[in-house]
Amino acid sequence: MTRVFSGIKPTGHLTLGNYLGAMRQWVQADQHRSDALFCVVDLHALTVDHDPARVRRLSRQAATLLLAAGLDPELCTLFVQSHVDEHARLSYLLECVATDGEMRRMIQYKVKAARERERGGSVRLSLLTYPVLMAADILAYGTDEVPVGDDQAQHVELARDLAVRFNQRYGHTFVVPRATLPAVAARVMNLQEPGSKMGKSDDSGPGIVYLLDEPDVVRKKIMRAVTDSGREVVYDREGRPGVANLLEILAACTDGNPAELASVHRSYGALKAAAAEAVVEVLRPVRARHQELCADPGYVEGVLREGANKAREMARPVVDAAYRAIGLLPRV
Ligand code: AQP
Repeated sequence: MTRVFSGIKPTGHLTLGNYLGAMRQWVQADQHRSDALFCVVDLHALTVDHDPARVRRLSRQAATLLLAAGLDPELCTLFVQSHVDEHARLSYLLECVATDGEMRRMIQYKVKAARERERGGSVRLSLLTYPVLMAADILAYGTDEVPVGDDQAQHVELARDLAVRFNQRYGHTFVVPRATLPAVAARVMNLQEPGSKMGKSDDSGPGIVYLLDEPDVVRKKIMRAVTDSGREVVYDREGRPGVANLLEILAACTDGNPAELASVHRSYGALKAAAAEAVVEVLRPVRARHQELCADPGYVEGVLREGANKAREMARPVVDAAYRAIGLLPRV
């Protein structure tokens, strides 16, 4: 059976981008058709300036939202990255096959390092090495497929490269994974800055739809989305990024096609109203289920405990094999 692994970082409140770009595929497809693991990758949240209490709170919230969105612990394994030591153990070995040049070429590193410097902070070494830890997350489970949004495709490519290089140098140890991207909304853009990705740790609140936003807040944000001075609704990602973003959001929420939807909604106002209602409807059950789950924190904790136990059992033999292959003495 195909092994699927993917994760989500507790660096902010989860967004519509996270949902349409990744979570929806996990819930609707991956957990049904594969042996799937999903992870709150909390170690990755420590790569930028962070508040410990907030990371803890957001980790719990992310796990709760994943369940609220429809991940079913009977069908998949849900756990928290720091509860399974194998990720950090493997990451060090992969640092011994990765190069600093490779790390410095990562787009997300360049963007986030620049942002940290702009804010007057220093750049943590872990921000540079974060894609190696992500490669360890993936490779520790013999993963075949990694369902991600477009912004993570480069990191999955690195995981592939490291797997191939390790296997060539030290003998076959890792399955070589590949990224799988959604057909539409692989990169949901910020509603106020359609040239930038909708990111959960961005400062631009009005341009970001959060999964827990009230329906009226969602409507307001989408109705105020930046479009352009034209009037005609056309699907053109390059020329009309704001309109294209709304068409993709609407298409993803209604299982439609952005180009076809462009001929249905004749004005920007009509398109925005349709997109707003579609998003409200998609998020309604998620918010309701989230509220129910918040009333039962013991259930969520139990799922995460069970998930970590299962994940540990799966990762340990792979990581032990890597330790032997690279030349370390087996534990006695
Ligand atoms: N805007 C987006 N459109 C489509 N997919 C997206 N994803 C994130 N933003 C969008 C996908 O969501 C999954 C989890 O993302 P992550 O937690 O690994 O964080 P990220 O990719 O670094 O993006 P974020 O959410 O914007 O976080 P910050 O602001 O901390 O960088 C991934 O599959 C991602 O592709």
